[in-house]
Amino acid sequence: MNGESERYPLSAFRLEGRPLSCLPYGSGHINETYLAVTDTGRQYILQKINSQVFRDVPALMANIEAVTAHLRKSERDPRRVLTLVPTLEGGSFHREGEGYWRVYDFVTGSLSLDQAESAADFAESASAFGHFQRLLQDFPAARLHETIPNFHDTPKRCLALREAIEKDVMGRAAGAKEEIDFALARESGAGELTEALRKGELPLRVTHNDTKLNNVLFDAKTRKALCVIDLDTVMPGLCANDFGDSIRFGASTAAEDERDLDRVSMSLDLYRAYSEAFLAACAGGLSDREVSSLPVGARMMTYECGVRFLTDYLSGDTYFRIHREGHNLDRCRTQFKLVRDMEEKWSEMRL
Ligand code: ADP
Ligand code: GN1
Ligand code: MG
Repeated sequence: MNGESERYPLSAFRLEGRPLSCLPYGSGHINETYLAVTDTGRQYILQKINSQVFRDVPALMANIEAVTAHLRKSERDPRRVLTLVPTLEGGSFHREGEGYWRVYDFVTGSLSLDQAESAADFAESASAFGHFQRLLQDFPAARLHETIPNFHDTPKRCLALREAIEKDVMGRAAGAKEEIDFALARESGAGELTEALRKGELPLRVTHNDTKLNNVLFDAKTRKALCVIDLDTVMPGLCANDFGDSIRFGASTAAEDERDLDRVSMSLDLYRAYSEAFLAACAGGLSDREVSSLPVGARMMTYECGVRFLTDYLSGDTYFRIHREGHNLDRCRTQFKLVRDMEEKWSEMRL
């Protein structure tokens, strides 16, 4: 195999054929992902799970086993649910020192999108996430481990930002004054959804919590959504956050790390296409209060993600993988530009 077989523990898994190649794949910010191909032509996704981010990998993998088994009860087509490839011992992951690895069947003939190329693509992803949400409505939430505690607790994310500003370990705070001011000016509203949950106005559901467009696989030929992937953060959460994170990423007119902010806005056309398809796929399963919380989720997830990028920039880029100097600050700026745009378009976003 391309001279590096020892780097990748593919031989620990029950693959069909002998690995011929194993190359970096996709554009996720957290795990290391590779596409492996064997001499029989079979394709696999090999991932090194980020164990700095996910502190209890056995618990995370138990979640994924349980969730995929649950989804498989309702889906006959194997391309519609992620399939883990077992290790030689029959486990769902392989540990090598501090490294944790897993393998999925590659969903054949699929692609993922880093930006919506049309409203139809985006609506397809909405149907996939809405359907996913619906299929998990009867999943026993108590069986799920919380893989990242307080993941979408926006007020806590603000506190982490404050701490990063105070420590300023990289000496970057002075150069990010505008972004820091933007974040802190909105901190008092950061608890809108967490408060509604605490008061019982919004229900806790089993949600995906990382509903970026590139976490849905499309059929490369038909452009129909096939499969929701990246199940590491499936945990009890708010429907508004799943809706919101999709809008944050997919309704933007530019990439998450676009440097030219004039190109960044929230497309109301994409927003409407997503909302309509998402609500249709949830098939009346949401309360009126939940439906009206969806736009808040869009604003909140975008704000929260900007806060997280900014915190990571100030802390020395230890969480999100970066590919250039200032990458996390660029990402933060697109998010805050989108928040501002949503604030301006607020009356048109209401559902
Ligand atoms: P991360 O947590 O780092 O975002 P993902 O699980 O989302 O990792 O995987 C990264 C990318 O790899 C996805 O966006 C997708 O393009 C591709 N991918 C992941 N799993 C599969 C799969 N089973 N079949 C095909 N492509 C996949
Ligand atoms: C990360 O893993 P990936 O790239 O799909 C992050 C999300 C952020 C997103 C921003 C576990 O998603 O929460 O919204 O980057 N995932 C985790 O692009 O932190
Ligand atoms: Mg991903």
